[in-house]
Amino acid sequence: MEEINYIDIFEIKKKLKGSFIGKNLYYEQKVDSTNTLARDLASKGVKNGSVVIADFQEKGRGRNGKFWTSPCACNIYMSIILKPKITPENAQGMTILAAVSAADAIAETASLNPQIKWPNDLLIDSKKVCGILTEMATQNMTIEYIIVGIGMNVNIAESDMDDNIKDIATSLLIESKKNNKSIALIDRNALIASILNKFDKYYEMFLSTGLSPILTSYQKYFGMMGKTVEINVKDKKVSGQVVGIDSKGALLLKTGENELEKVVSGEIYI
Ligand code: BT5
Repeated sequence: MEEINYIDIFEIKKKLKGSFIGKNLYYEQKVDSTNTLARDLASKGVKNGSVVIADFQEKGRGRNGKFWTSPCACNIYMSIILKPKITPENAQGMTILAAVSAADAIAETASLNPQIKWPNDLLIDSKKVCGILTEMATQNMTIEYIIVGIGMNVNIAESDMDDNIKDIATSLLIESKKNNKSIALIDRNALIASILNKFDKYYEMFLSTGLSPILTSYQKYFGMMGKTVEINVKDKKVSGQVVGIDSKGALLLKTGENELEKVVSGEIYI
């Protein structure tokens, strides 16, 4: 029987360089959802910057009640707990930070080139390798906490992918094999530490200067510029040409000769 290689939080801790993200690490072998556990911990008052990591999720979640398949101790399921003094309308920025951090970490650790599909997906070769779920709790228009959940397919083999995502999903291992770069498993501890180190750096930047400097890094991975897209925003469809991301993380679409539409969240079809 193949040996299971669980996440080792001591290995992660050794590699952390940031000032506070991940100083408190919570590890569980199996959880319903790291976002749900993080929410429970945040409401009980755990520290800003604490991180929850698991090897399996039984009820991994995407947006709007969608699922996130979370098998095998071979991927990343983690949630960062944040308590920033920002207004709820700026919280979308956390998804941008997480996307750039995850993309940087993939480039650094696996030498692959992911593309960000706004707002919360990372794709390689047009297939989804990572999804981000940002949730927040507010009271009187003030943020109590934000949970940034990151799910990444790392070492899962094609044959182990669930049938219902096989056509749309990939993993770092699958892509590395395609490129003949490496057939060795990717070190999840190093990858997690790398994501958290990047996030720590971008988060500090965000708090001191806002989203603008991070958008410069975002552009490197942003695969949608100039493309014509159709977006489902609640019960309405908006279509137009992607012309950028604004300072709060909203997508800017040119919908007519002199018309610009700002989309805060939605489901995109390219
Ligand atoms: C997301 O939602 O992409 C956010 C996923 C966030 C998962 C993390 S894991 C740690 C933390 N704890 C949680 O419970 N969640 C977060 P969305 O954009 O709504 O995409 C969901 C869709 O992605 C599904 O409807 C499937 O089509 C597809 N999908 C499900 N599992 C996938 C996987 N493992 N890899 C790629 N695509 C997947």
